[in-house]
Amino acid sequence: MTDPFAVASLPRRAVMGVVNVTPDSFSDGGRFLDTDAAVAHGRALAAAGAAVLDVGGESTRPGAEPVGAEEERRRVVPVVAALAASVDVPVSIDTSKAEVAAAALEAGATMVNDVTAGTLDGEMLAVVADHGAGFVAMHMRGTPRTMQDDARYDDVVSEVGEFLAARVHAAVAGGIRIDGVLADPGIGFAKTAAHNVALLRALGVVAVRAGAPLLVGASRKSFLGQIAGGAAPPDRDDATLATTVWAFESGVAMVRVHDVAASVRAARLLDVLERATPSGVVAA
Ligand code: PMM
Repeated sequence: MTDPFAVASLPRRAVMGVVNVTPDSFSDGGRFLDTDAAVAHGRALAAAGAAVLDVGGESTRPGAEPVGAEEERRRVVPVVAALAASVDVPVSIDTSKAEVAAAALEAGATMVNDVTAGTLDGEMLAVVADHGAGFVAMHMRGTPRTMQDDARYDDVVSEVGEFLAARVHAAVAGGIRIDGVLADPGIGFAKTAAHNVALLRALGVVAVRAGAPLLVGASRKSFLGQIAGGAAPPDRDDATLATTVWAFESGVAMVRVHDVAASVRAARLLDVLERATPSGVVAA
């Protein structure tokens, strides 16, 4: 068993850095497909203050084609192993396949980020439990190839909250440590821009319904371009930073971003403002 993972051991406002080892992710596909480039990127994100590194080998952008388990494992395991051996923050594996999760956990990951919340692969929850690993249960519908056809809700906040509550319950019933579970509303997954906005404005409600601390991943997503401008994904980092501050002020435990340094600086400022006395003095 790898080291157990507990949310409480993270900073109160934690930043998860994205390490995509894929040719086709929407904002950085192809940049870090090479193992050495991905490892160097992960180390740079840790140096910039990431509290967790999230390594993924399959793009989940809308319309993306699925990747086989063997290819996904080939992409991520060397990166997870090298990062786990050289950074002092937890490494998370972004996968929906139990087989890939198991290989990454054996290689030193201590957390599994599953965009299907353990619904795609019936073995997933047991693999996470057996390793004492942390677990991110994210809401989506269908598969990345088809999900935007399923973006229909009567009440997106209630429906996402109920789904997350059921998945958090399933994770804990399956033996995953309750203090290692995060819930994620799945911004951009089977959601229109209006659904994303509705969820962001109600993050406190979603957290209460889910019964677990929240992780939010809005980084560079297309609704930000629609609302705030920024045609190319890297041009959406300023709008992403606004979502980081909004999420932390709404009580979210962790944000998942590409531009780690900016979100870490924002988190530090929020920590100082929160701790300052009326005369502006901040206790060490
Ligand atoms: N978004 C992406 C991939 N994995 N995982 C979680 N938990 N939450 C997200 O919002 C999320 C995710 C897609 O973004 P990317 O292609 O830039 O990694």
